[in-house]
Amino acid sequence: MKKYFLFYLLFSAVLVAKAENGYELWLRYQKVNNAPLLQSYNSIISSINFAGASATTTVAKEELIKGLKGLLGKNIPVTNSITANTLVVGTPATSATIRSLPIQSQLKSAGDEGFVVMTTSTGGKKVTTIAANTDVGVLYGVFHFLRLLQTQQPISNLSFVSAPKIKVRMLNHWDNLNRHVERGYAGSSIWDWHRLPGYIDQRYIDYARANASIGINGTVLTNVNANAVVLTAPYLEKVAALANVFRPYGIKVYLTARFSAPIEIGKLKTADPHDPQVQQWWKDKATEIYQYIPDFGGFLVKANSEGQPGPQNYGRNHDDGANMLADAVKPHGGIVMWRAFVYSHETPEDRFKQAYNEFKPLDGKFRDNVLIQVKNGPIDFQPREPFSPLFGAMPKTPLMMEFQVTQEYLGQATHLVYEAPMFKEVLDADTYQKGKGSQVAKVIDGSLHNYNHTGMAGVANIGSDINWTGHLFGQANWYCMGRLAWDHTLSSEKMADEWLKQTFNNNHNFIQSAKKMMMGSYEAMVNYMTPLGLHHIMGTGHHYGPAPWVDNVGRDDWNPIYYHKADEKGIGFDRTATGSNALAQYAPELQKLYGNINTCPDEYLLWFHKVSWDHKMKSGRTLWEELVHRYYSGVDSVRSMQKTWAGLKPYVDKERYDHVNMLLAVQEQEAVWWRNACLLYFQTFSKKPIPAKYEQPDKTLEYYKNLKFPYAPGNG
Ligand code: GCV
Repeated sequence: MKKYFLFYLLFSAVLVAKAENGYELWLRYQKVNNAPLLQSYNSIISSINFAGASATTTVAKEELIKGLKGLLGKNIPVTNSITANTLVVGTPATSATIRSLPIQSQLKSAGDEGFVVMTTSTGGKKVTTIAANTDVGVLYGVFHFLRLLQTQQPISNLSFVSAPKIKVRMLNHWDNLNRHVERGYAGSSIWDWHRLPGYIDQRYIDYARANASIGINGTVLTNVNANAVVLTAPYLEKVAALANVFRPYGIKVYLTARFSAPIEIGKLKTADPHDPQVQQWWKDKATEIYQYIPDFGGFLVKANSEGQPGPQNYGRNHDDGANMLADAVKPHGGIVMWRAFVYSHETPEDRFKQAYNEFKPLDGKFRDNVLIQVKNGPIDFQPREPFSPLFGAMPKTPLMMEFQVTQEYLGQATHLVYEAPMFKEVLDADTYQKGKGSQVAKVIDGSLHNYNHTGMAGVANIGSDINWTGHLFGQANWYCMGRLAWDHTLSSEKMADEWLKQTFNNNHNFIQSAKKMMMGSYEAMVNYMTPLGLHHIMGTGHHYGPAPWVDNVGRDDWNPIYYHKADEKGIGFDRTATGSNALAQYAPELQKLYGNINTCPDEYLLWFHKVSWDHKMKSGRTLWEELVHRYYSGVDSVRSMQKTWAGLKPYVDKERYDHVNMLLAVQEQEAVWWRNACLLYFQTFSKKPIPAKYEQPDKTLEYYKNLKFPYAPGNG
């Protein structure tokens, strides 16, 4: 009996996938479960010849050894010699072999951070090389090579050169010093300020590994709603400890600069950027910071926005403030990222237009180490926004992209929403600034205007939850943001494919179905939240759930009714010449396309037009029918996602299966909530029925209006 029991235990252990909690992200390095491929890998990699001894080389080497051990299931010997099938790794500076290999022209195109992964030969021996011009390039090459194995690609005839298209590839953490994460839905901040600098959490190292694996090379540690205390000596010591951890991984640390810091921690009477004492204070502060962190990246600043202090408090402008800080960090090689997310309390102007109105006239007035960081859309990370018109308006000033990875308006960490299609939609949008083919991607990668600096930032969705991002699939958004900053031409499908294979497994059926589910998830969310160009109709403050009825918030443009403008006649914001004329901020080609109600894409319709309920849509339905149709199809899509995931149970360990399964059930309930609440509310204006063929709302509008969430997470 005992014998059978032991046998049973052994047998079940083989059948059941190892339970996982998601902590290892996409760096799991599981043994390749395809025997012929494993055999081929083993024959191609018989030893490692790894040149170099820097801190970066050391972590790259450790990662390669660890990765290969996991993937191939055995230790690969590290040797000084080169035999057939050696993996030769290094730079021309560290390795005579790399200098002698026929890869020199490829190395040239790899630039400072790129890498070459090639099958080649030396002294008649076939070898594979991971080569770069710098140690950090080697590190990126190592991660690329490991990804090939993790995703089970052939490696017998490699010829791959890669260089990042964007220079500053960074995460922005909206993390407060008390560890509350503004718009964070994955627990508290991973920065344990209290125990720093003495205690180095293993998470910091794993965070750096994960970022380096996708090419991220910068991190802003603190919230843009800034606290000057981080610029004081005790905190700079803590920041330096983090910078020391990140440095080998090619990651620079940046901080948010509170504009009033000279008053708050410097005891000055003013923070006026024209005041010589203030200017000197920032210069001294920069010098002090660089003493702690010699490779400090620079400052990110939110000024004169949502109550944050800024140069306008002193009658100055954004360029005065940005240039003062730029002058302070310039001697040390730092940059300033000045945010364009501004909208004024006093101006009754359409909020859509305000960033453009404030920044366009300043084009060309910034120092050469300033980038203007622009959110993808003109309002605020809504489920779907047209691209910010600023991207087509500042040829003389480097503009960098700010995406929001954390799902503030996208179901927070309970909804499975793969964001790559949304990011791509913006990057691929044509500004027409220099005629057709002037895509946003070409603006931010500098190729359209020859910017000297380029950047892309993602507001992080990372917290202290065991799986980092709250929802396991939130990891895919972190992943694709980094991959896109490296190469914005990657397709959403390709990144989903890579992420799924590394995070779960390479099973064909699993990958096909899971990828399809991910690819449809963005449109599904838009449909059940804000179809047809609706925007900013979420709950006040916490931004959780629908609340299109809200009309009592202090300022007009914080009220949903300001944005949807629903009444008996119709719904939508007229931004054509008969309305706010925000459309005039776009190129004539787009004005024409979006300005005509019949050619404006359905996706943006209510962004630009007030449309009557009976308007005939491209589908042949009336606007009201189309709205109903979209809301219902959004919910239907979530139900399909649930079915898909249920079918994937045999391919996923129980822990992660259950995690996603439960969250999909929550998502379904919340999608129904969005649909019912919005349609019941808009129905009070349209006075039209939800056709009987649809399941009818089972709660009243009053019920939805009365829901309160005083403790919803992430509130500012
Ligand atoms: C950090 C939105 C968010 C705020 C955020 C702000 C910003 O308004 O709700 O929490 O503040 O954007 O990007 O500065």
